[in-house]
Amino acid sequence: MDTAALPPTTGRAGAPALARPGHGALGRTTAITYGTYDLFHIGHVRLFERIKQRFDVLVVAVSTDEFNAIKGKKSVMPFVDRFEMVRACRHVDLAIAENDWAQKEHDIVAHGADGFVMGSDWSGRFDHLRALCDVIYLPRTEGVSSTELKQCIRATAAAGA
Ligand code: C2G
Repeated sequence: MDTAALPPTTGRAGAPALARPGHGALGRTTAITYGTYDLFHIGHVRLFERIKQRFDVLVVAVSTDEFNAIKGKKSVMPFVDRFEMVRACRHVDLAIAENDWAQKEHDIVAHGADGFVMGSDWSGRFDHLRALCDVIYLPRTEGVSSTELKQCIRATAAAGA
């Protein structure tokens, strides 16, 4: 699978916009977000929680192992486990697979998303999607990441705990 080009950086981080009222069926608004969700942690849960404070429905696209290789990421947990854990989260209404960088436009249209939401480490990287829906970057939850968790586990194991 050839590596899809990373979406161009398109400048200023978008200011959080309010969800547009009632664009979906029965006036329900939908948001979509994307990620690896390795070692599913509180930072992921807080993001989903805050998205659902703004939108009625949350669709989460989970990166496949193959796409992670394209992103240059190697997750501890296989896709099937990461997918099932995200789907089990009460804030998540639908989980789908993320296979490549280029699927976002299709997913936004296919799911009638009113908002595309990511954590602030992605600020500005997806502003081009503003043509299709609101693009919102929410502050990351500080002090936790899959990488830090891996380091902590390694250190604990090395200490023989
Ligand atoms: N996140 C967060 N707070 C943290 C860690 C992560 O809010 N402490 C957010 C990230 O900003 C991202 C989401 O959780 O919006 C998922 O993060 P990762 O699993 O690291 O996903 P990533 O590798 O950023 O993949 O096409 C987009 C990519 O698939 C995003």
